[in-house]
Amino acid sequence: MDQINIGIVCYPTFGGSGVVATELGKALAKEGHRVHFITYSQPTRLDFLNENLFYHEVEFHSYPLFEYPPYELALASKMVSVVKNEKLDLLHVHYAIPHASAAYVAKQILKSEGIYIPVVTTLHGTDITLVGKDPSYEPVVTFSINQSDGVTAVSEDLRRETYEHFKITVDIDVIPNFIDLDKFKKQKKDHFKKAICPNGESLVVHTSNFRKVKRIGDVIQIFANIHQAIPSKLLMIGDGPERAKAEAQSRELGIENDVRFLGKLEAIEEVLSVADLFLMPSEKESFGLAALEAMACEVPLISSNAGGLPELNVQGITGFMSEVGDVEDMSRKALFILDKKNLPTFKENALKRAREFDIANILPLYERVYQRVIEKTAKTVE
Ligand code: GMT
Repeated sequence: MDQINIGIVCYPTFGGSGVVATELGKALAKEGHRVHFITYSQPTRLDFLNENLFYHEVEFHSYPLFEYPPYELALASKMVSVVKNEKLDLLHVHYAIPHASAAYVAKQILKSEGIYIPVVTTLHGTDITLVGKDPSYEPVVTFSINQSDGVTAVSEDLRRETYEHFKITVDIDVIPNFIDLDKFKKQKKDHFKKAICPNGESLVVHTSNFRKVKRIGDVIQIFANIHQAIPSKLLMIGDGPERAKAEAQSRELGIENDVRFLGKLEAIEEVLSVADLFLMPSEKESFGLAALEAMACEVPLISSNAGGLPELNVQGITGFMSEVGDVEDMSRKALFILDKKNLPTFKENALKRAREFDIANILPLYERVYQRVIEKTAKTVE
């Protein structure tokens, strides 16, 4: 498509939606599009220099009257100024709350000045399945999705849930999460594996933001069952509210010496490249980007069958899925994968499946949506 000037709004943190938004922006910039990130701090994965990448910080100030500074208004004002100053063709907002409603406000302000900017909203997961459904947000979420010029969801399941729980009157395109396979190409760090697993133990990994929805307690219990059967180690990457509980649980189960909490890591691919198994027993998971990253490093998956996970994890091929909370079944299946006879085939299959989600296959899907909404907006204005 022709090169465009696009504004990307996202959470700049380690969360999946921010990672997808940032990696998408980087890939678009490599294709020659000009990409302007509009966020409250530099996105974590914006670690790459390119003449087509720009960053605009949303500044919001406190005032004695405000118990809660109105971030959404500061964001909408920033969008207005970036669209005008940088002559943007399109705004793409990731995670509906509050980005889609802030974009709606910005769009209306710009319209009053004769500037028509199309807005694409990408739904990522908990903005629909958890937070968005909450009655305190639902009317605004429904309205701002319906006011978007293009809407995408990261899995068929998320699309289905959105139609089921909200009165949606627009079409939703499904565009799955993606991976930059060049970056995740296996670079075996054997010295690291030897340091963690000096006696050839199996290496199990979990990464997340350690929120309730990730069922961190199940991760620890599954590992405890594996550990009882075979020599093994668990690496817990990330941080969040459930971490302290998980550390206490490891101590109670007497496995604390074989469970390491590494906190937030940027070069996650280095750890994944030496792992044997990834655990994702989530309560809800619209896609499971962390699992795709593991698969791109040839790591098979034990997951729940929640949300969009069946669209990624192929039962018995790239790993196994069980009902949410069925830790016994997950433990049995984990031991089957870790069996030396089975592991090489699962590893090979995981990588093969991850290749289907390479950025090269997914980027054109976003470009198609951009082109469609830009053309539609131009026709409306004529
Ligand atoms: O809720 C999270 O785990 C973080 C969240 C986010 O938006 O930052 O992740 C969601 O978006 C990811 C990227 O699209 C998906 O891969 C995750 O599955 C999804 N998380 C959930 O649905 C729980």
